[in-house]
Amino acid sequence: MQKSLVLLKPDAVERRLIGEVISRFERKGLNIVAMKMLRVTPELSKQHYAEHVAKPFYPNLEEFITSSPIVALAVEGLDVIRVVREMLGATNGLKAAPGTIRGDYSSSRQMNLVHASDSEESAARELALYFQPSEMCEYTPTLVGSFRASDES
Ligand code: 3AN
Repeated sequence: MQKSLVLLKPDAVERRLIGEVISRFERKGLNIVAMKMLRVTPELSKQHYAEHVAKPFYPNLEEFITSSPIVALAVEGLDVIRVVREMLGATNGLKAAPGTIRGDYSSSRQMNLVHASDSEESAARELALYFQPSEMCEYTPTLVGSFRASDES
């Protein structure tokens, strides 16, 4: 089982799309194993976007991600890092395919509603930024047998 960090960014909160987006992950059969609402500080933004801090667009990115609360989720499932990235669609909402979350709800590169980890390394790093290990509520849903066969692992 893999875990991925998902952030519902300030635009998702402002636009009242929290429930809409979370319900997509639930309907897919993924396990939400941690969730919290928080305000991203400039310090956390710099840690989260470490690969972008030196880029010219970073100041706008920090201003945006700190502008309103966000919701952070830890989502668990088979191959969940790839699955969630594909559910999000391309970074730019204008280019994201219809049927993806960004393709259906975003018309922007910056206000693209959702972040998700893009590799096992970034998932481990990002999950540790937002959650303590003790905050993970791992469980086996009673309906697991309706979501996949016992030999799919
Ligand atoms: P993703 O969230 O799809 O992994 P990243 O990590 O490449 O996308 O980018 C994170 C955020 O940085 C994007 N949501 C966008 O706001 C901003 N960003 C990325 N590339 C650019 C760019 N070339 N110009 C402006 N902003 C950008």
